[in-house]
Amino acid sequence: MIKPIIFGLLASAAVTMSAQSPLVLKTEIPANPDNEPVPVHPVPHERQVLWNETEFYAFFHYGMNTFTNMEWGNGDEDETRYAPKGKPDPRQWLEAVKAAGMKGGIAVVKHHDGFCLWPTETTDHSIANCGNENGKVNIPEEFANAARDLDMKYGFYISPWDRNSAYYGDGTDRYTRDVFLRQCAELAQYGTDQFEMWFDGANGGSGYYGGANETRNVDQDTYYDIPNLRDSIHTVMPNCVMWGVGGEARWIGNEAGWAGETCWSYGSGTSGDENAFEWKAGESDAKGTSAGWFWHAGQSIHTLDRLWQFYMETIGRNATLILNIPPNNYGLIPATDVKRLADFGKLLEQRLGNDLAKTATVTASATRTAGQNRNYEASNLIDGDKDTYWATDDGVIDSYITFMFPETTNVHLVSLMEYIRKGQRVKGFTIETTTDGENWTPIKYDKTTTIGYKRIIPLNGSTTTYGKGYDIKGLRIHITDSKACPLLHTVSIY
Ligand code: FUL
Repeated sequence: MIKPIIFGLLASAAVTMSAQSPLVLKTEIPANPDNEPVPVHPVPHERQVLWNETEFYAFFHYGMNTFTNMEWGNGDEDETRYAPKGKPDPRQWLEAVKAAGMKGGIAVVKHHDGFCLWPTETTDHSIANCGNENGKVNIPEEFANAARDLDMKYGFYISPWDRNSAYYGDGTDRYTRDVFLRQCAELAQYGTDQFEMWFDGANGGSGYYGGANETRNVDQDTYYDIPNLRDSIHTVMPNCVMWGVGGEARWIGNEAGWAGETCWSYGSGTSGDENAFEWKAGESDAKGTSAGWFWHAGQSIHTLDRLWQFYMETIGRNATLILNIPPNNYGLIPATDVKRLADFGKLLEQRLGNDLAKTATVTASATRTAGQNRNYEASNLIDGDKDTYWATDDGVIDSYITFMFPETTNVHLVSLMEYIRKGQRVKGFTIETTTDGENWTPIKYDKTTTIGYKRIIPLNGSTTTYGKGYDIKGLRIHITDSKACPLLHTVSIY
């Protein structure tokens, strides 16, 4: 079991070590028997690659607000108001979103009101003092166990801003040290295999603060002791990405479920910045229902068309999608939402479940010279192995990848994935199709700039209308601009 104190101790060890090791510049050129391309920086850490692969996961906003009909509780809510009408069942939440094709979920276990959904030692404002027996369910513990059981990824949202705590923003480090960092450590006791910790940016303002009822503001950059938190989290949870405060993945810049058509995995906002130097891929947080982040009576889940649009405008544009599906006052995902989620899963399966590229013959106009144990053939694009990739020789950018079908085939979408371990490179490409095998016509959509981890191009240019598709004999991708030789590991056609 991890003792909460570990977070503080680990941080001081890290400081001592770095003071003893002077910076040494490497001058040797490493051997390269496989003729692998050099990386284009910035490159992601391995945990960021694994995080990206989660692609589509749920947000579960549930807690005191579910029972007070609030979005931002003040922090003075009596603990007994948390009284679920049924036994909250995190496994039911995860099963519902798994049916929609999601690979994981983040449970809000403390929102800005400070009420903790586990029996914490840091405050009395928790389920330990809730209003009924149902409320005693330890949400993070059950959530983590269910995720492991269902083979899904999981993580927690722990609001750094705490409108209940008397210590928050009181001019000392007591809140950060004795409340916030300890809460993060307590949560690590439910599993060190968390894939993401969600640290919200909402930060300071009016609140209860132990009865002071005043406005308190903090400096987000220094108040939460992020270097300590980051080191400590990575020591006990090496694959956990710190979202938001913590800076390993970025907010996509809106809560409306869309990313820029050009989208770099570094920089900020909807499009990122081609010249930024720190890997920070985009995550898009969107409400899956018509009301707020928390459940409110009378709300409804979005239509399948709207959910498809979210998917195409986020996952299809090099961002991940964290879609909020709020449990109700019984601690369950309502039946209508469960049904809609299952239908969405079927729709995704129908539209993205059968990769037609695997039926095609694929060739490239240029292929990188093979090394001893690695080749860069175009066939790597359809071998189902994300660790093999197609590449060109250094300096060769203008290139074509061509897919020819054995017979005329109806297609709607093309999905492209760069081998991001060596950096995001492609800056421009076009897609052309042929109906006779000789004459090529560009598709209608021309905002084909970046690719990144994944880009899905609708051949009709529309993220809202799926359409009838196109009957074609072949399809080719023309890479027109790239930071260095392009590397793609998978191209799929649907
Ligand atoms: C925001 C919060 O203030 C909202 O209540 C919600 O949790 C959302 C996901 O992040 O910043």
